[in-house]
Amino acid sequence: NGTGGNGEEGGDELITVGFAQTGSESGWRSANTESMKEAFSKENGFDLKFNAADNKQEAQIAAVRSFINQGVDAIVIAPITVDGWDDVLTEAKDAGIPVILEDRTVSASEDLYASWVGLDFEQEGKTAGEWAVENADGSNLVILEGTTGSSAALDRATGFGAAIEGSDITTLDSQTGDFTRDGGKKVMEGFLQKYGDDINLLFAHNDDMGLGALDAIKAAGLTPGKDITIVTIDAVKDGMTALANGEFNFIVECNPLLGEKAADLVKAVLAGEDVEKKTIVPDQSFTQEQAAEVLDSRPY
Ligand code: GZL
Repeated sequence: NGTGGNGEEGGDELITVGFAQTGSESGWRSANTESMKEAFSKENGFDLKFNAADNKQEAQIAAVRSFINQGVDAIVIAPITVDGWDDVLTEAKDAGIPVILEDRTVSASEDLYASWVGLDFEQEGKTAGEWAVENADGSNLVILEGTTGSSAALDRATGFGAAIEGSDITTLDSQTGDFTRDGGKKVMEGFLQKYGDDINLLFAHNDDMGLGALDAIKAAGLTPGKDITIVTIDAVKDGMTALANGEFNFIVECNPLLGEKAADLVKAVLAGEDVEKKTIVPDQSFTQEQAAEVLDSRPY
């Protein structure tokens, strides 16, 4: 398949990799795409075929099928949702093309992919929930969920829910904003129409939905960061700016710079080396003061 895998002939063959990205739904996604394209460069020995699936599962599966038909040496996927992968991953396995997952993961059995490099989404949700209990107990909470069925949204909800269990935080509502600014704005408008200023705590599964919600909160005459305490996940530049200027109150980082690890995994797998099935990249978290300190030095 492809140009002979890890370039054993002549040593200067490029490794052909098909990368099926979720889409371009958020600032996090742009940073992740940039990291992947940088790592899978010709200088690093790769011929990268890139597809962004516009956040649609069926388009992403079609992209993977097309990579199989092109006979690429390896496939990398940032799977939009956990389910629906068994068939196409089996086709890749039958074609002898190894699959590496980056960022989100899948519910399919582990023998259908070589390795996953990603984040501990449940811990991200737990860290956010623990901060909320510590600093906003007794609040009326609304939640902007990430893409329905994505491992990021599922696991963040699990972690956050466990952390606020037994606290005096009341969850008024929880709905998906699909990880986009527009989704966050629209759903927050709905929440404000329904609950008005009863809402005093917002947990958004990513910065972008939180940033969209800011518009709705201000349009309702409320002050974000004061009338409504806001906790988000990602720590991309625009989110950290909102945190530093007091519109957000706490952000849990989700590191998008996974390109180098994914490229190392592809090379190791094609060289027949044993690799870890799971590699978790560490995250950190930021208060308003910490964001102000690090804002200018953040790489994304
Ligand atoms: C998390 C990633 C999520 C980000 C969102 O690793 O899958 O998808 O939190 C992005 O910003 O849309």
